[in-house]
Amino acid sequence: MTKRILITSAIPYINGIKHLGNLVGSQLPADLFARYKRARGHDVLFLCATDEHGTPAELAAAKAGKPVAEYCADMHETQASIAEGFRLSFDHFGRSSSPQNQALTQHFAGKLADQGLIQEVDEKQVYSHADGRFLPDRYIEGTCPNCGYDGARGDQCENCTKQLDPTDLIDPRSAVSGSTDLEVRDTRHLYLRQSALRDDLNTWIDGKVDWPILTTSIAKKWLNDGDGLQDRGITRDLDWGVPVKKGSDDWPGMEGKVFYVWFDAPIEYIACAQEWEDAGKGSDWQSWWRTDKGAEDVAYYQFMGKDNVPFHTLSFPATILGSGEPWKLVDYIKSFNYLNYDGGQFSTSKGRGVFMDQALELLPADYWRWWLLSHAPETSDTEFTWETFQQDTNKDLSDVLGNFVSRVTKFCRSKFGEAVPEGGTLDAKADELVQNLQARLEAYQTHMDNVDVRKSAAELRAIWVLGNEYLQTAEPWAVYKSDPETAAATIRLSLNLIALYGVLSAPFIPDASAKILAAFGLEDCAWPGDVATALGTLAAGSAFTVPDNLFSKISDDDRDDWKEKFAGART
Ligand code: B3M
Ligand code: ZN
Repeated sequence: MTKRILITSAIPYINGIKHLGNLVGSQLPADLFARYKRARGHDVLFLCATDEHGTPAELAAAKAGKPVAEYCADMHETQASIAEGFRLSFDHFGRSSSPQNQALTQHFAGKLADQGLIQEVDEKQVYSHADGRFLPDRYIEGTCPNCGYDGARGDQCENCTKQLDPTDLIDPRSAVSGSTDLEVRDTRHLYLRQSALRDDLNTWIDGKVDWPILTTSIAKKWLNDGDGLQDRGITRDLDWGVPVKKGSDDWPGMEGKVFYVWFDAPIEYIACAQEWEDAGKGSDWQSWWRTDKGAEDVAYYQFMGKDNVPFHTLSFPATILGSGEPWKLVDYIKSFNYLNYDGGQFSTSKGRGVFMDQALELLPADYWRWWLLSHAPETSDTEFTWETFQQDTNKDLSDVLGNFVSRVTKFCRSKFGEAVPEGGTLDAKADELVQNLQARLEAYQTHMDNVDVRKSAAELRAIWVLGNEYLQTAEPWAVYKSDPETAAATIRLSLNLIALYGVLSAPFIPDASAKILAAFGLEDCAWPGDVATALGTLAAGSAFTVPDNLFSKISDDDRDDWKEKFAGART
């Protein structure tokens, strides 16, 4: 039986449009994998959502001058339409503020309490006189006690990924007013006793020998670093969020408080499946998530940037393990380093770099998808520059793939008409091509199965290059003059190769692939079993149309304009 595959991407915060660095670190590679696994015949459930609670949402709504619920509803629509623009093929794009997630979050809290894993703690929180409120998480900024970075937030240091408490910060200031007139006051909160689960988590992570080193090294660091697995406060003095309840019961002493955004956000991965079913898009959502309801045959993959790894390797598994219920744990966590922008960092707060909506205004999704995925920051940080973006997309998409498609189809149209030509036999060069393609196809599949994004892109590029090399040596335009039959055989093979490219390239560049396949009437073309058979898909006589220019080149003028346009901060 073909395994079912559950895929989640880190759910983007609602507080703004994500930049290309965020995209390549979570949603885009998740989409690549989802498209590939669907093409290989797996039953895939690919979920993502907006992460709508907590201080980021409240702060952004205040800045936009809107009530927070309205702000979230609007931004959800915006993010959904941009995701569609990038062809992110979510089966459902949910909302962490959904009633399903509210109920499920309260359910988990209740179960954790039943298991003795919740502690009520009278603790000190920072109160701001100027703002008249407590300052949890991002409401407070200061210097990181771990690495000295001076822009650390009360929940986490962006620089060294350490999870923080507001009272840890050195020289703290209010993120709302900038005020340093702060006082530490008592307030009661719920703590998840993560430390009680340290051994379970260690054993679980030790079993994950196939995980990327980036993922396990971060997990191990925070697990065993002395204070690594501290008990975490899971409630906040905020208005916007999931109200604190024990299942459906009130929680005495917790009135007016909400759960911490990082407690309810990963639970949305689960609730999103329920939203998917409730939206009429599927059925039996629990069979994806409960091992007592069929999920033992599901392989679950998560995708995220490295800063999100501690929450997914420690906090969320602690919630699941601690609940004592048979919820599915993740099987594979793919994490990414950072993509830098032109000599510095992409930064949402500083408006630095290219944001998803802006990218789509410049070029169709395929250009971005191809470049970002083929430069995914897997083993180290990588850098976006306009020069390499221009150079690589022009070469790979126009000179290699686009050129092959256009040369072959146009030559065929002019010499044989718009149908696959018949006659002739293939020579040794064709056999060699088929052998090389078969080896490359197998390598491509292996890399894709292993979620090795850059290696997969390199293999696909090599598959495109093989076509050009074949054409270069077979020279149908020269051979045609003396031996039109042999030229016909070469073109027949090349047309079939284009169709094969349409199928193999679809996970990376879905729009161009769809155009290619439509030109041959092969919209539903299946993933190839073996190359030799696949190259016989289009029989002699099948009609095709010459696809429009698949990719146009990025000119030096465009490159320079864009470089200048994006040199400053987004306003
Ligand atoms: N919302 C990260 C972000 O948007 C965060 C991920 C949550 S995954 C459960 O940058
Ligand atoms: Zn730090």
